[in-house]
Amino acid sequence: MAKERAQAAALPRDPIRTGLSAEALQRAVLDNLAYVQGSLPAYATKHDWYLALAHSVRDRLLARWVASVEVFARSEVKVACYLSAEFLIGPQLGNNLLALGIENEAREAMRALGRDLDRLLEVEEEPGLGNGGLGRLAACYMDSLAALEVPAIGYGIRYEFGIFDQQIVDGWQVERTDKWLEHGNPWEIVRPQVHYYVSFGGRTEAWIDEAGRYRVRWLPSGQVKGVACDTPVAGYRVPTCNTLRLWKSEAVESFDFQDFNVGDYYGAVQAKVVSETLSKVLYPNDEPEIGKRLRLAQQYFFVSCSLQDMLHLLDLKGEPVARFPNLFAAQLNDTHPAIAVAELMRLLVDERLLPWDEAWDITTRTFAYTNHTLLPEALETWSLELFSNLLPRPMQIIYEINRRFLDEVRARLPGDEGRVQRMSLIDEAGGRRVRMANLACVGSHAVNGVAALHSELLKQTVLADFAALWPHKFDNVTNGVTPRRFVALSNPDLARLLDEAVGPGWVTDPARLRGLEPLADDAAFRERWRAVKRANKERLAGAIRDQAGIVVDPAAMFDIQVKRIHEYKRQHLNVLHIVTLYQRLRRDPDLPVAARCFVFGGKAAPGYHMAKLIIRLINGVAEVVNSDPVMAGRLKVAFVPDYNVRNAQPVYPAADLSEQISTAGKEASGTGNMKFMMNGAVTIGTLDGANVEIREEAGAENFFLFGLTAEQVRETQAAGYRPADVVNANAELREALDLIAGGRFSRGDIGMFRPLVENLVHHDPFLVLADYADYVACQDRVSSAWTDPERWTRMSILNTARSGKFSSDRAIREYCERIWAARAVPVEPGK
Ligand code: NBG
Repeated sequence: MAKERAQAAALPRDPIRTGLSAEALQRAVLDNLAYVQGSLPAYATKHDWYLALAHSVRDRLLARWVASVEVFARSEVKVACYLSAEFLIGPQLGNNLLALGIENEAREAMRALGRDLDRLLEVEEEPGLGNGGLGRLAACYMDSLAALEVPAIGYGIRYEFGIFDQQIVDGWQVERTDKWLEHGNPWEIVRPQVHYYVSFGGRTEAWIDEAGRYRVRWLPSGQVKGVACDTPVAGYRVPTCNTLRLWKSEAVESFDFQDFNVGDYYGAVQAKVVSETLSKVLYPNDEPEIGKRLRLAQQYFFVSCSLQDMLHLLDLKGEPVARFPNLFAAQLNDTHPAIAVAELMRLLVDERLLPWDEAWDITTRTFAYTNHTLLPEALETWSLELFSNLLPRPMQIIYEINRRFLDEVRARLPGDEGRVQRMSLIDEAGGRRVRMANLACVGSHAVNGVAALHSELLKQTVLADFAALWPHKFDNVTNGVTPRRFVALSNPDLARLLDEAVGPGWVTDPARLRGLEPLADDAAFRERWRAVKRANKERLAGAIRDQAGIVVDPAAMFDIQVKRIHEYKRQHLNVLHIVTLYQRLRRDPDLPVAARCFVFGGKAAPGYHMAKLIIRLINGVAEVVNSDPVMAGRLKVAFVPDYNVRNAQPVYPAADLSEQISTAGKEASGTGNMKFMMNGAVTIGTLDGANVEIREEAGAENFFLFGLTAEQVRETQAAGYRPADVVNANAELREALDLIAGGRFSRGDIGMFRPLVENLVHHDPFLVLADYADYVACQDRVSSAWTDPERWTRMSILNTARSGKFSSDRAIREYCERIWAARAVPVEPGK
């Protein structure tokens, strides 16, 4: 039996499909060009060559992939299932070459075919299946799970249109649909045979079955089919290859047929269109949620498919349902998949006929929940009416979970109806709503925040009642990012220097970067470090020239803020500093100001007007500063359009200064901050999110700290903060605001930025003005540090040296040990 299985696992080992030499790759590319692309070298387009190479790389992953699935299918392993509405995986070709360790071979093979690998890498469309940090975190975690050889499946949605492409027109953001699938996707294997049905609408009916059991059946008004689209996730230099399984929605035949029979052809096609709409487009909001029916339908759709798939895999193993939590750990990436708690209960109670208590025990042992935000407006709730119309059976189950849960609360903490109301899964105030974070807490055995400060604040604020009831459930897992993509792939020159300095092991064991510490005092090493940074800055300068049409000087300090545009992230605080420097230089052109190039990047949610206005302001300031002869050689401002994973990769390696300036208490963790640190940028930041831990690791002397603490923010607001008083007391600030309001950066249009300035002066919900003076003073310290290159380089080296904690491998180990009870299961391909 074992032998049969082993044979099943081994794919035919044709060197054309599996060989890792340059020669084998070259033959594979020609083979795929002919037999997959149907093309010949003489006629092949750049895109054909890209696809031929991508297929050749995918072939090499497939043997590992099949072997991994086999190992997981036959051994007693626990699979970590990461449920996430977003996976921002980025371009795949470069990363897969890196994982397989065949970058040089591929380059050589393509050169022999007269092609430049770098040009082909540029052809690849990026799957923009996420908004920002949350989706990218999911991708980094998939990378680490594979690198650590932990069996894992990422479950999500295969959006036909990912996050919009951003163009800048007259300084404004304009959104264009992201047609990432237009030329096909070589990394995906669609598996039509792996599909599940998901019900929507209709009503429920109670009945008593033959065995005398109380049962409920759901009579839906419609069903949608979810089809699995799999992408391999290769582990770095290990045979493990995990699966990212994204669901695509399709119409269910039987539903159309009824319409066909009555001759309603258009009605039948309409049903198809509606079904396919489900996985059509990613909602482009990152923090605040909007109560859109289609969004709830998307969430239920992917969660239901995923849980049905997990139960199916359990059946394939011949395991009883009681063992589900022993074989699967399911992580809820924010509340987007929180409906999984109700759906697993439905599947276990209605379909597997388990008694409620048994089903509940299985459910709570399976799920764990990660919270990613403290912003109260971002905590997801759904109107009860919408919820019960769309999902009548899950709604009933939520009522039953709630009834039992509130009984427990009343029993354990009697006489506190206020608490009962706050903890209820249903918000009864005003329009009644379902609270997804409460559902996630009740249905999970573990709840975590994403940085130490955030996890503490969670316990004190939004989840305080739950933390009081179940202190043992609460934990912190500080986020991490993958050093594969964000150092080894993005910063090859630095990677080579690190290999030489501390040995190549740093990629998977970044604690070894500590070995750089003594080298920070070595002048020759510092010189080499600067040379790497300089080359990276030249590359970014080239990209800025190509993409934004702005020429920047690589000798200037690269001061960079890239992330979603949001008021709490305070890009406008950064702008106020630029305007302040501009004013100082206008007044005194001989003022010694460190030459700086300010770089911004990030998308604004299409409906978030203030964020879009901030983009317009950045571009307005850029226009004025960049064309003023007094600023030449001193200040430059560039907004790089369409910030995404691909465009991010050259940014981190080129940064001198990393802007992490959110209002303390608002940024749950941040992950860009970690990518900058690994690449040797020094941070200017508030004590917010993971900045706190970055500063702890780097050492206070290698971090520029400013601003109110989370507690001071709370106190300032409680004391009746009046931003106008701050403005009146600070001439430089008043001047900067007057200049913006007066039309200097809007070609004389005094109306354009009025909403922004008035909001700051009269409300300033994110304390931009309260932190302004301290920020500017801190930036002055940054400038003076920059004038001493030896000191700056030392800080830069020490930041990289001490960035090991922020590898996603560390974070995944913590999830495995403390939350999932999952472990590594090495795979031997072909065995
Ligand atoms: C974001 C936080 C970031 C954090 C990422 C990943 C949401 C809801 N939250 O601070 O704003 O780094 O999640 O945890 O997108």
